[in-house]
Amino acid sequence: MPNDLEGLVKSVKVMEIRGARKIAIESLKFLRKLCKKKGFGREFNRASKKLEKVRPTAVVLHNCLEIIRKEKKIEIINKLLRQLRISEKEIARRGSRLIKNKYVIMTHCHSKEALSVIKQAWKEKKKIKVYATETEPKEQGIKTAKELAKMGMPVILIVDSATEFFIKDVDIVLVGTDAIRKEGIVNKIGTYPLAVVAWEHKKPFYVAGDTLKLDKRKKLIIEERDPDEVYVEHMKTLEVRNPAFDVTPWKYVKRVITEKGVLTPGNVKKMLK
Ligand code: RUB
Repeated sequence: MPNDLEGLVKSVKVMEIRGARKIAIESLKFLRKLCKKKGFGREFNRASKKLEKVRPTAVVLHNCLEIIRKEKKIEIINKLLRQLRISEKEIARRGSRLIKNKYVIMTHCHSKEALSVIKQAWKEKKKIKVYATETEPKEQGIKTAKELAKMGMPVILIVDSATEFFIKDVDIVLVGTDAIRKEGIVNKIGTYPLAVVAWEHKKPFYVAGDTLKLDKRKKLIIEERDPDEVYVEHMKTLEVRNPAFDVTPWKYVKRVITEKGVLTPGNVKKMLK
């Protein structure tokens, strides 16, 4: 992991470090080192603001920073890192109970929290199978597919537009999240269409997400990334847009698997108030 701020920012920007949870963990570790040397003054402010801006949709780092800004103690950073470690295990444990033997799961993108549930079910010797979408434009779903296949799990990699083709074989759709908001679940672009496909075929759509991802910020920020990720040949007459996330409305969500319990959309909306 990079030791300096510029290096860390760059790694997040080019997505060597990615996934909302991992970004928060690596940023907190960096800030802990910085604050041990320089305290919680100007340099902390500068670094934390800069880190927060790199992936503005992912709320978990923002939420952690708000707590640290109030308390200004190394122990708080340690506590948050501990919390993130423990909650991933708790999400895995609670989520795995929803996965029955021989279940077929469809997932999108690469989410540590969603994967922790799938991996836990596999560790419990459930004979599951996974459909992973490749997740354009950066194909993070291939990372998911490879990671699970390495464990010996049967995995089928499909293109994003093939979800409807395969959904009939699926028992449960499970994704992660960048932010849990009053409008719905913010996650990698393509999550919303997947939820609609699941809804049309009466398949339950689950989200795995830490309660540190509850997003009470007024404004919904959808990061738009470099058009080069989509198409590199520049033409004056061609506009390329590349929004990184979409918002799946609550109507499509069956439950949110958090470290505190498997919550209904109604429960979550109450927590957001
Ligand atoms: C990542 C993505 C993940 C969430 C949750 O998209 O949408 O589902 O970040 O991940 P990108 P985690 O990498 O393009 O930002 O469960 O690991 O926090």
